[in-house]
Amino acid sequence: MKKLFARRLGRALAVLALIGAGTPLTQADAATPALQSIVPAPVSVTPAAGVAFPLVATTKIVTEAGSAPARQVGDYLAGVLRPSTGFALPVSDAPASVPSDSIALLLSGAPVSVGAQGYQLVSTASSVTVRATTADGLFAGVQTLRQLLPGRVESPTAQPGPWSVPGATVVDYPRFAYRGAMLDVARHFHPVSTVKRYLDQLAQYKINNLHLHLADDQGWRIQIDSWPRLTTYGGSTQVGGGAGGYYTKAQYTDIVNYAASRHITIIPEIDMPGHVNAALASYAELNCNGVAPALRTDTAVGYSSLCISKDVTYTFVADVLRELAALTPGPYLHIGGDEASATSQADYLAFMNKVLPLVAATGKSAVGWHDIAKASLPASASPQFWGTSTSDAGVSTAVSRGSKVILSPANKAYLDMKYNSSTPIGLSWAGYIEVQDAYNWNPGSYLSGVGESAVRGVESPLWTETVVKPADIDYLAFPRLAAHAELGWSPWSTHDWTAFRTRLGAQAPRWVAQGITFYRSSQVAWDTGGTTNPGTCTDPAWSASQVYTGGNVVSHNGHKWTAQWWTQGEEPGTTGQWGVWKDNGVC
Ligand code: NGO
Repeated sequence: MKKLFARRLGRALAVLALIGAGTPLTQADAATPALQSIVPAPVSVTPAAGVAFPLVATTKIVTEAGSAPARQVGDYLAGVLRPSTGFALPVSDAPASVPSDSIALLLSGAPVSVGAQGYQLVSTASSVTVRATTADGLFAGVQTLRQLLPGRVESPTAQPGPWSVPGATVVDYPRFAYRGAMLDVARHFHPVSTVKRYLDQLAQYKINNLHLHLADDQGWRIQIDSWPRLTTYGGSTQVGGGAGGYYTKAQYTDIVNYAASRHITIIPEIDMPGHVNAALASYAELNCNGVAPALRTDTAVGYSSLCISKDVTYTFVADVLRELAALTPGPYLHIGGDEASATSQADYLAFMNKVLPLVAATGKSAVGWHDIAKASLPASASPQFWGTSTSDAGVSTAVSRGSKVILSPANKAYLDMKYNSSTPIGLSWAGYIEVQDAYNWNPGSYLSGVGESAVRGVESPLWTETVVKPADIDYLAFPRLAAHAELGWSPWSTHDWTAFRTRLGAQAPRWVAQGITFYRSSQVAWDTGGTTNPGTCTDPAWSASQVYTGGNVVSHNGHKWTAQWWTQGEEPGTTGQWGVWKDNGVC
């Protein structure tokens, strides 16, 4: 009750703040007060009643004098805001005191509590000042600032103003240092442009690690100079038999650098000793019988294994890890280790006992799917839990030896699971995962024997057996990715499904403006107001009880929909563009 009152009060204050500044309110601004809509929820937000910062044609961005990393964050912010506002937003070194009509990004004066990744944002009538101790913190503050502006600010084309940031003080820092996502580029290859698009999306929700699953049975996706056939042959196909593909070292470095500009670390994974058919097919000598199997394009698992007894296996692994480490500024190499059903238990342990030191020799720390915890792990190694239960003996033993765990429980965090039985793509072996399921678990107490301090963070894996194009990624990742991002960043004290679904719904105009084809879960009250696409839905509103036949047109959630065939009770958008209702876009 108290919480509800505080929320209502906060909402009223924020609206007052906007009105007080004499800034005309659009309907969307009034419907979803920006200070109550931030995802992930900040640690603390204190509205300043009657105050708002107007972003106008003369506004400038000033960054910590002499700091190249701060300047890069300023340039990034200008790059986000220029297309939609049409403003010049020049970026320059900050003078000794913050000038009026400016957005300042400063590396001094932040409260100690913000730590290495947090920030303080203060918006007044004359400036917005983000303070942090690192450029990572400034970048996180900039993501919050974006969300304090109307969703149409995310549009790639000029939009009508006015642009206004509500007055407030936000102090914010993450619960876990590691917030991750994984993209499987092995099952279906995804080109550099798709990875960059995903990186942009991840950055908005303060996710700071992207794990790339670079090799599996169906394809090897990263150039390794000492074993060139891995890509030229092993990368030549994918699930379903398409052309596959791979990243040259230059392309991979481009991804790593682009990620760094979004304050995201790339974690490369080469899965071993199982999930290696593409490598075995490329080099006969890696097989115990010396015979290379055919390339595979099906989705079976657990049939391939490196040859544990051959010396060449470890020459191969050492070469791959060395070349991968040279491409990796981040601290981690991921060695897979899952589903090695074609490797005996003794062989698996022998393999890990040889390979874990090979990772250490590169100067990196090992991450592996939690199956690696069957071996005795050094404290620096992180098991990544992907099970569907809430306990694992190997993981709790690893924790007692000092390891930290990455949590990706398949029935909560797997983005490739369907939302429900009519989701057109995705898998369901770990169950259906609706938005509320994705949100309602506590990483700090989820696994027995793995308390808050033993959790490195949360990661959302997106396996791509059924994921072919960027729109497929959008549909499975959004909105669940935002739920996981909140679990990784926000303090547990802010966890509240009712509040979250409202904040999540307020993200819709941003996603529409960015062209993200998200799943319009009926669990969420999507904000379909706003002026991104002015106009009205003139077709009759969809009704759950009405019978529709092919060709009938309705309005729902701010979109126009055409029925493809007979339907009753199926909500438009819940099965996306592939379902009975064809999405004709925003009206
Ligand atoms: C499992 C399996 C992957 C599949 C995925 C599909 C892990 C760690 N191994 O997760 O090979 O692609 O499920 O959901």
